[in-house]
Amino acid sequence: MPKVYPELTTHPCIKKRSEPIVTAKDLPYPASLVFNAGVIKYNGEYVMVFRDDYGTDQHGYETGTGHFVGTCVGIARSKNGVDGWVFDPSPLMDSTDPDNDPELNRLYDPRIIMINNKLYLCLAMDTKHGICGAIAELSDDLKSYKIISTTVPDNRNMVLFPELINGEFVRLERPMPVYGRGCDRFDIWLSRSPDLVYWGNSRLVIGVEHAPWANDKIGPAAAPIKTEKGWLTLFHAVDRDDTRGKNGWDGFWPKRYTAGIMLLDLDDPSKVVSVYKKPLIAPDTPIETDEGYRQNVIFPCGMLLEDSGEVKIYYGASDTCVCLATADVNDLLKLLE
Ligand code: BMA
Repeated sequence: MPKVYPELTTHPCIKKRSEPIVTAKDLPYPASLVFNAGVIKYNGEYVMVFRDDYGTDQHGYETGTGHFVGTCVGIARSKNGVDGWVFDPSPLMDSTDPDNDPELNRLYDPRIIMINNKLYLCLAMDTKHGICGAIAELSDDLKSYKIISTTVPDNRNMVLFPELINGEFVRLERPMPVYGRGCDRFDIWLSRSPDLVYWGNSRLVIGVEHAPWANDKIGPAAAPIKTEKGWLTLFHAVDRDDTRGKNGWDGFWPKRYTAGIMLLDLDDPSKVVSVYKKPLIAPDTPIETDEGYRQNVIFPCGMLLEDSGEVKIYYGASDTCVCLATADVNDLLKLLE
């Protein structure tokens, strides 16, 4: 694969595992692309919630005629958060389920968050009338869900903070103001809620211009982690160049997705304490740059802090598989001094 310019690299404090931790062939039900996974520690194990686009194959995309039959959200569990993933026998959600609300096209890009011992999912929700963000309550046995709140379109990439802040639930989100910003120039916002259903008091947190390597859009990635210095917050950042043309199985893919890191104020997370001015993670391994469906994409939806200080970052690579990167929390905080 020719190099993509400007060249962007992963910071050396990040260690990527050389192989994906979950791929489509691991699943016990139809799967073409398994990616964009959130992970949480729950009842002594790691629970992964992932996106699976199914119903076509690489050849369909090589001819440019392929399309997926459906998108589902599935669940897997592991003892160590790295390997030995055990998959539920069927997905939690499926876009082709006849019982779905007829307005719903699909739910995807799940983030899983626990607040006061209750599990929630934040999802992107495509409807017949636009793209929304949805919050779902997940049952304790992870077998069922109920959508409790939906944004107006277009909005996506919501993540909840894992605790109430000054008595309120807080979320990051990424509206897509195509008229207001003139083109894809999308930013990260924050809203607050008394009950997870009604959201408001919205504030801009950070504009795309504050991620100097991105020229397109930024968006929340994983639920922030609380540290003494502030909320450690990962985000995705997109740079686009239409001369990049075709790569991967998809017909035309001019964007590159990277991840950035910032610290938000503990008491008022709409205030940015600091942003690292270069990417934290960039697509730079063969599965990320050469081998997948949409090349040059890394898309994190999960971040965990272990007692040892290790931070685990779960990300989709090339919209094709789930990968894991790790770093020491103190190295990440040093970037933000
Ligand atoms: C975004 C979302 C993600 C996807 C990314 C790269 O807009 O659709 O699910 O990983 O694009 O294709």
